[in-house]
Amino acid sequence: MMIVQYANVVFLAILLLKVNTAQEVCPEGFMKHGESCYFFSSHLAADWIEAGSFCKRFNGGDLVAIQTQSENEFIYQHLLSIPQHRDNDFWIGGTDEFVEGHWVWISTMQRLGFTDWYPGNPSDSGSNEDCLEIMVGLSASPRHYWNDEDCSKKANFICEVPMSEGLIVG
Ligand SMILES: [Ca+2]
Ligand SMILES: [Ca+2]
Ligand SMILES: [Ca+2]
Repeated sequence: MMIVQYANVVFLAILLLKVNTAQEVCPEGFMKHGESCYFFSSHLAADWIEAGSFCKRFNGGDLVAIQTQSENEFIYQHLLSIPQHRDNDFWIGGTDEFVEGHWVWISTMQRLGFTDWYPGNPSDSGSNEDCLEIMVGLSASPRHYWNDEDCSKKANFICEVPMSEGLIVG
């Protein structure tokens, strides 16, 4: 009986170790924040749909959904810390393609809660701005903000992948 219990404890310990190891790993080249891993493209410009397809190559991955001030701040700080990312535009996972003016995160289809729109946006300029981008610039004021943009524009992009599932497939 004692041996069986001991074996169970060892089995549980190994299981926990495996779970912990899996949760702590982000795919190579990704940044960790909270429970997610983030990829920032720097030389891989894509339209909004192509960018989402790239992110989906990672289990549970999609264009980033920025749900909190803390997540927003993490992303801006990272973008500002890398010279080639400054004065650049990055697709993120918001869209009002389904219903004009009704902004959702594509990964969850939930309405945007936290937002950081540039004054006067979303503007839906030319009745053709249904995808969400982050703009970062040292000279701009504010230095960073969200803007709705034409989904066919080629831009860099940011993926978010849950940490425990952050392994590449296919
Ligand atoms: Ca998120
Ligand atoms: Ca729109
Ligand atoms: Ca706009």
